[in-house]
Amino acid sequence: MKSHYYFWFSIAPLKRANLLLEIVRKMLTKEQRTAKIAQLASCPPALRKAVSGLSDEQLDTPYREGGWTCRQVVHHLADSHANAYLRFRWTVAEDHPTIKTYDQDVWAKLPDSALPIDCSLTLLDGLHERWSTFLSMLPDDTWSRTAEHPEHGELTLDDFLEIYSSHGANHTRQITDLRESKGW
Ligand code: NI
Repeated sequence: MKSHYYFWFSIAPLKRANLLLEIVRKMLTKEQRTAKIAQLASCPPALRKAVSGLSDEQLDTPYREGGWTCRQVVHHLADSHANAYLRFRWTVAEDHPTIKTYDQDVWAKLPDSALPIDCSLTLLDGLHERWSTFLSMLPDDTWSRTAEHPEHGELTLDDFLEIYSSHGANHTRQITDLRESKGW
């Protein structure tokens, strides 16, 4: 115990406060953040690969019974990540902003959901480049900044990163799983 005690007080006060905050709020470590930002950056190329060569008919096939079509999944990722990108920026720029939520199922059926997927793939390319570069430039103490989610309450930037780093991969898997099951 004694050695832990000395270790704790051998750390600079500011670092000690940050470590405590990481433990209390379940903050991510710098290494975890770097890995999750890289995961976020890998979303557009992985999605492109997943939809590569799909016909219009295949794109309009639901990934599961009653689920979104592959086309809707791609457009949903553009919608969701555009919102997410702005949520990060608001939270960095403003003090505890309230998040604007949206009904993703309504958005997925708006008239532009029938558009070819290229416009959303291109949007995601630029968006993710800007987004992941922005995140990799943020100072460590920024990640504990918070926003108010009307349904989930207070969320930190780390919480957002946790949510969105796997979001793209989860939807991409819906498409690759469908292709596998259909033998496409
Ligand atoms: Ni989603």
